[in-house]
Amino acid sequence: MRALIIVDIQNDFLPGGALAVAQGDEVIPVINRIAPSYDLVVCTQDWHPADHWSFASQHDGFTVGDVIRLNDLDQVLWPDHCVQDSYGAQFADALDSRWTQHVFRKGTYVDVDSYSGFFDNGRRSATGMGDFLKSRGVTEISVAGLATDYCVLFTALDGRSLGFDVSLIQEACRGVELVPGDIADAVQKMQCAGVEIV
Ligand code: VGL
Ligand code: ZN
Repeated sequence: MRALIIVDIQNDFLPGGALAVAQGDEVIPVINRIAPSYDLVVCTQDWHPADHWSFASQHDGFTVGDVIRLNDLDQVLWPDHCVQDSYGAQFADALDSRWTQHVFRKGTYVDVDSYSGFFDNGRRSATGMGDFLKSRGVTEISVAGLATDYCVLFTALDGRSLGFDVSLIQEACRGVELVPGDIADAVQKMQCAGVEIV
């Protein structure tokens, strides 16, 4: 069984959003086109409480893009984004949700960020996506969405660590590129972990 994991196609990651990924909207028609060819389609949804500690607004004296230590993890500070129940957290209207069988929310605990759709960054808790896919006989996953250098990267790496065959649909991903070269680095990390780049 083959599954497509659609990562964070939410208004805040699209042009005009709080944490806009350049050309993020261009992936949507690609995802809509390929989704029906999978046995199973799931989505991840970044879903933060309003006072999430990944927000620069929660740390006096720090600004967006700064990196701090949080519970023994490096944490990039982001603009407020994907706040639970906000417009920015909603899936893009243009995303065809007909094929989506389940949505896995992440980043819901105030004190830990969650880039991967499988686990939070401290691996303290699982979203249930791994068990869901395995219980349905999925052995191959394709990852598409936003952002290549954060949530797509960590979802693909965790997919490998859970034993899935993983491919990255490069045409269906865009990255943040906080530092020039971040996207290329992310692709290389995935490749080194055995992710097939297609
Ligand atoms: C993401 C930064 C913060 C992502 C989510 O979806 O890649 N990046 N939260
Ligand atoms: Zn987030």
